[in-house]
Amino acid sequence: MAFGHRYTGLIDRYRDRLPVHDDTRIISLGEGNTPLIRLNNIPRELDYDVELYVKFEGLNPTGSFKDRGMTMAVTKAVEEGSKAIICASTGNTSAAAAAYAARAGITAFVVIPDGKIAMGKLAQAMMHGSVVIQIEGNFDDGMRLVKEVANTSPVTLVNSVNPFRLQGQKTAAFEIVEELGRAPDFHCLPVGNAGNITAHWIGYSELAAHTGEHVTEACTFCRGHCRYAGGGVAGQRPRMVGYQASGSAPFLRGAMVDAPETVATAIRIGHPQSWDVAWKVREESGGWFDECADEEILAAQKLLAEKEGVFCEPASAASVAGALRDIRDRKIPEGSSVVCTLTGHGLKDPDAAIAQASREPIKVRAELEAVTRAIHENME
Ligand code: AN7
Repeated sequence: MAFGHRYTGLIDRYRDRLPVHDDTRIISLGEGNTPLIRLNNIPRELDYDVELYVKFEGLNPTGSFKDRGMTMAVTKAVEEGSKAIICASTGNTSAAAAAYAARAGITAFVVIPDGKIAMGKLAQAMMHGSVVIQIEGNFDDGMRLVKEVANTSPVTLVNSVNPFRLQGQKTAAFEIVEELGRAPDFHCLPVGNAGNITAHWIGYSELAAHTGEHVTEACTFCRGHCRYAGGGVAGQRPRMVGYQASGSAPFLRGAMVDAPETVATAIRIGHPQSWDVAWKVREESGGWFDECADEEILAAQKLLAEKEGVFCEPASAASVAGALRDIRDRKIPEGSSVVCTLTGHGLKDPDAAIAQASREPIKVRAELEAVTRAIHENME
């Protein structure tokens, strides 16, 4: 890379494929450009060959993929003259909304379920100076309320029903194809509202439509300007696979779930906002939905942390829990390339991590002999 090049976030990077004008004031914290990490140790223990990657979205500025959508949503809200944004959230959307509102100098109102939000996320919303409204209800109740409020008060709704959110989030698919040189065979994600799986499908589909001979002057998407003009990237798209927590799995039940429960509070969502379109993604991509028990999700979270050095939050681990099961069951065939999105950082939810840690800290006196003994007793 040339000296003096500063990464300034995904809107600048993908400006030619996002709905912004040349003179739009960009509200960015340098989001995107997250690492695609090839797993080594976990696949070695499987008895057949897969290329398994995790896209670590927990390394975004506020620790989750929500920053990709929020840079777009807040940029557009400011462009339209809005002075306040509002969202309902299981935690990560509120953390991102709070941070980007702070950056823009506007107010964020965040509506969260009382008690059922991970500590790190609450800390973020409070620290960034947003107005935190805790409701005696779950995310779905909050969603219903903020939609009504946004209709009657001068606040911009920045949940994923705001179309700019998915536009920002689609850029994760661009990054993956750029790095791999092609789309993966399978892309696995945790599913709550199903906004992210939909956004990825939009991204992959836009790229696939922009390969080889397809690009013409008539193309309304890039007008022939994008870096994919002329081809070079295979026009293929992955099968999209969405995993839900068993206690909040409306896509598995085929109907809304009224009292969702799961340890993965980020996806404790019973009434997904992108319901119809997510079914279309499954159908068009030839993918599927499946569910993971809380124990499976936590086991995958720990496996990633202990075997690969990657610490994601519980909800994120649903993608790996499900993918590993589908690999073992041969639903994902040998030789496939598989990308799992790790949507949020493990530090978001320290309580969940400590509750399932393999070993307690060893308490000893502050003396050489005691520390030496602790080391010798625990040498592997
Ligand atoms: C870590 O923050 O809905 O299927 O309000 O935080 O696009 O909803 C979070 C969702 C997966 C599900 N992983 O994504 C919110 C919120 C993590 C998340 C999801 C969320 P979607």
